Amino acid sequence: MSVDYAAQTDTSLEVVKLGTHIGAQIDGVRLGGDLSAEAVASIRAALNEHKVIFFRGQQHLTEEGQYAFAQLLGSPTTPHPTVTSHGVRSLAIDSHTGRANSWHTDVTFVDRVPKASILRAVSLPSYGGSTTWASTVAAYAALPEPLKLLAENLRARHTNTYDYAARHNVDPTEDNKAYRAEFESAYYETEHPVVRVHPETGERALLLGHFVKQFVGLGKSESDALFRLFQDRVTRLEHTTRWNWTLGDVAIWDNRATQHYAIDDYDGAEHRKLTRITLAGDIPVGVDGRPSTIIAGNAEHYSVIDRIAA
Ligand SMILES: O=C(O)CCC(=O)C(=O)O
Ligand SMILES: [Fe+2]
Repeated sequence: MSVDYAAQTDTSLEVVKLGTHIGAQIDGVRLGGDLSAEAVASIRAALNEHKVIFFRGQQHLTEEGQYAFAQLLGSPTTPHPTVTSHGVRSLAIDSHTGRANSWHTDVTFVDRVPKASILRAVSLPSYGGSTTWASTVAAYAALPEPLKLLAENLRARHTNTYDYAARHNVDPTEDNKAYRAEFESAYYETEHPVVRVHPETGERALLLGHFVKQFVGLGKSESDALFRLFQDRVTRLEHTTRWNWTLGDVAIWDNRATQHYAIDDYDGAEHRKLTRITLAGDIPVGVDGRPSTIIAGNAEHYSVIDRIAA
């Protein structure tokens, strides 16, 4: 969709910053498909600046409303490259099938990494179940010069068959196994630069997370050690913000500038469900101008390539 950069912002929206590097709560707006161009421009600007933004009190939103709102911010993808959502247009983030308690950027195993995700709380446990986001821009910016140079010269292979068991200490349920099988039903692998240049802000961001299999040209053990080093930079608490959900909340994150982690600290018997819509993004480009390349899999059915910023 085309973008009206000239649109004035809506001054009735109140943006309350939550931390130096990441996070803002936005008040004074009722999300939906009928937002003014000014309100949409304000939301875009806030997302670029704060990386993840939160809206309380959006109980009126249905899945249709969430989708209509998403269309104002970009081109919604299909729910997922491999997980079929049985006719609905959003991806169910459902505690019955899995818990995303591992740091990641969404869908980095394809070339056209989505630019943003919009998540709406539908059912929540009585305690726990918050989500944490980290700024991969702040992580890059805080690197000492030699590590910046190292990261800028690295590329990494991302796949949808990452080592899930190594990062989880509990035995999977039958539902977990079925979800996992669907998740891996087609193989995807993409090579991305470890530092990508954000197409809108020009900021440099680390592009890593749990879909990374290995750095190109390195052996497995050295690759793992370097991955740990850079991931630890991303997840430094100073680079993060944490959101305690209430029903009707909506979070939107810039998937080109963040990683996130859903905290699994609620009882197994409790149901937690959110619905997610991702927006099409472009092909990441490294500091040297080299784009990401497909190693395996075709993601055309999942998403268009959104070459137009925002
Ligand atoms: O469960 C959550 O809070 C987030 C899950 C997740 O990784 C996602 O929605 O992309
Ligand atoms: Fe995610």
